[in-house]
Amino acid sequence: MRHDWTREEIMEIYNTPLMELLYRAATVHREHHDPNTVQVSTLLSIKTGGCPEDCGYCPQAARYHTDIEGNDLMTVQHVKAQALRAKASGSSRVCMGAAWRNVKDGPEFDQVLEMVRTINKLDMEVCCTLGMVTENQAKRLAEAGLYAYNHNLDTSEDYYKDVISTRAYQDRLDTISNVRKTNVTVCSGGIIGMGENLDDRAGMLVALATLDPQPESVPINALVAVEGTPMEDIEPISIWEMIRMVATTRIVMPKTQVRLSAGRTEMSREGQAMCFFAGANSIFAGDKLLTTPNPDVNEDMEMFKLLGLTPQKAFVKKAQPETVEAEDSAYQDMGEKPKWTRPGHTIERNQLAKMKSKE
Ligand code: SAM
Ligand code: DTB
Ligand code: SF4
Repeated sequence: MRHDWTREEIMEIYNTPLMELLYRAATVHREHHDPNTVQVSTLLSIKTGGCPEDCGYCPQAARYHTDIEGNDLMTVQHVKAQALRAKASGSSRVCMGAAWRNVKDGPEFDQVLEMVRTINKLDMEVCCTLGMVTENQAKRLAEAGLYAYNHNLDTSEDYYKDVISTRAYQDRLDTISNVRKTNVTVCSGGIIGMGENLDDRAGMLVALATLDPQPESVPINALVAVEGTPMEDIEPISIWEMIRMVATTRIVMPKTQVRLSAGRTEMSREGQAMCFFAGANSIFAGDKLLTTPNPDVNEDMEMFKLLGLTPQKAFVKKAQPETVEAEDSAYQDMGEKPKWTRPGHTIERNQLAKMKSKE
């Protein structure tokens, strides 16, 4: 396993003639995975909208005028019902997303821990994406039975400064490192089509591939340009860019689950099939991502049938974590007030979108 990939090498792979690139990626894929199995994950937005961050792509940032319906934290019962429904439709993993900058100790985090315990007991892989976490918080999530933590680097360190001003790249890396201190697996990837150049895509892949160990899963999202966000007018990327990005990710991170994430509603079945051939082996299923549309699960299952793909069972790559009940926890609420960075530089398009919302 190589951990010393350079931008130049990655850009060269990305630009390889397509047939050569596909052949190489598919070969690496077969050496490490069953090419006919795809993991099916279900996203659940447990706390929607009202986020204090200024992520330029995100419809859930409170400062932009988007048309989403915000919600308070879901109840554990609601989450359990949704997880059971997802399991019945072939999903082996539930990823719970919260529109938070970072986790804060207190009753809401305790409620999320109870959600983790509940889903783990359903024999499904539980994943959370809750923003930045401290080491103690990561340990409490691990004890509850969390299988994976999603925290995307999203783009290169350089381009990150043009996308978000309310936190720094290093906060993301520190959170990943906090998760790594536990036995929770790391899920980290990014978005393409935000106006970044190839150098930035390669920069993100270098940042991910040089982590040791590499993330167990890497979601590749195509930007969903949502009205009211600073990126509302960005033209969609072509399917060829997605295929090249997936193939390159597969080559530099041979063992990871590469997830074909946001943007599938704009992709044909043929396009998605090429992504699976290029090494994508995971999708989000269900007609909604967090706030934006996703293909219907029945349509996805039809596509699976057509392509001869089968959904991956839970805990194929790693044993199921044990759940420790709240009263037996070795790690208590520390009431931490972590000092995550707030760079606060000006990003013009973010400012413009914020002003528009005032109008
Ligand atoms: N608030 C937490 C955080 O930012 O880490 C967790 C939820 S956040 C919505 C999770 C990820 O969703 C982001 O890192 C980003 O990669 C992805 N995402 C958000 N909006 C998106 C969009 N419009 N298009 C594609 N991906 C998006
Ligand atoms: C990831 O990389 N993509 C998912 C999940 N991790 C949390 C989120 C996609 C969100 C797309 C925009 C929305 O639906 O709000
Ligand atoms: Fe908030 Fe996460 Fe959206 Fe950024 S990506 S605005 S942190 S929900």
